[in-house]
Amino acid sequence: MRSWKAAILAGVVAFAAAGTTYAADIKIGFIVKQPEEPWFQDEWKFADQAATEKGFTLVKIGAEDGEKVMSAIDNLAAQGAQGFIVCTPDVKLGPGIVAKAMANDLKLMTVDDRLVGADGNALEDVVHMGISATKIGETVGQALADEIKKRGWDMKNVGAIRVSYDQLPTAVDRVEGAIAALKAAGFPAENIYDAPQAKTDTEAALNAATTVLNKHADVKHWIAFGLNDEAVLGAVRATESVGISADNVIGVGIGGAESAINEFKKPTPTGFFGTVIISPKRHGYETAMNMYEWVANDKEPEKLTLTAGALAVRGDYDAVRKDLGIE
Ligand code: FCA
Repeated sequence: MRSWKAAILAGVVAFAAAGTTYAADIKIGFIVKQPEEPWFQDEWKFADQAATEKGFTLVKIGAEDGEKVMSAIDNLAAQGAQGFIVCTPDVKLGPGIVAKAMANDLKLMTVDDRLVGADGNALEDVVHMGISATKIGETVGQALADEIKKRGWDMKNVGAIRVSYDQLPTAVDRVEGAIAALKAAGFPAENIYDAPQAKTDTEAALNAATTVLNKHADVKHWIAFGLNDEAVLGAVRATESVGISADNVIGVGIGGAESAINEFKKPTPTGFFGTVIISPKRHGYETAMNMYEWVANDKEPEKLTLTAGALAVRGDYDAVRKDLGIE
């Protein structure tokens, strides 16, 4: 009887040991599409905090195109990683990324940009953390409308630059949210001009916005919105380059990382009026923690988490950042 019990006990112990993955053996990848962008730098910084706290290894990889994403996944598998988080340069790579993760037996989570299938619909089975894009866009649009009114501009005489990147669903949701709020506030739809950017960076936005400004040289007041701070900064730089003064420009971005903060720190206000600050801590620290729990303790994360944002302007960004737990 005793040996029978001992045998069971030994079995249980062996089973438990097999099921335990030690933190030091855990390796998690964090792949981002634009490593030079402050938002992604912040995501990595907070993911690093999770790694330090739990004692796992975080492998950060920048992958600006599809080929780099695919080789990054193979690379992680070769290094013995158990899972990875990715913000892909192209959401249409969705099925390919899922297949590669499965073939390499890697757990997969996406951040910021949600993968889509061949039909263009989101791959809902892939664990994802993104921003509440429409709602955050609405906050942008509302802030623009409020400031137009505060400056006493007649909306009929205001042009709007919609810096767009329509191949990315979250980008569409963000700008459409802004447009919905602007229209609800009485902004004329015919004054909204599309400025499609070739890439999601400041330079591409500057080029796209310059074309719009040159086409509508008679417009006095301008507002600008887009998918992130870089898009809006590009539009603001474009207004400066064609000689429109800062007090005739209201740009409201999304992000609140260094690109926006540097702008607020300039001694003289620019046309970059505000930004909706989102949380790189949630997108970096929390995704990395969730992946760790999944690998170490088999705790599968929620399929979909959408995070909120809060408007900040020159005078209050520090307080808003503290409120959001970023610093
Ligand atoms: C997208 C944008 C980034 C950031 C992120 C939350 O990936 O390209 O700038 O806004 O969503």
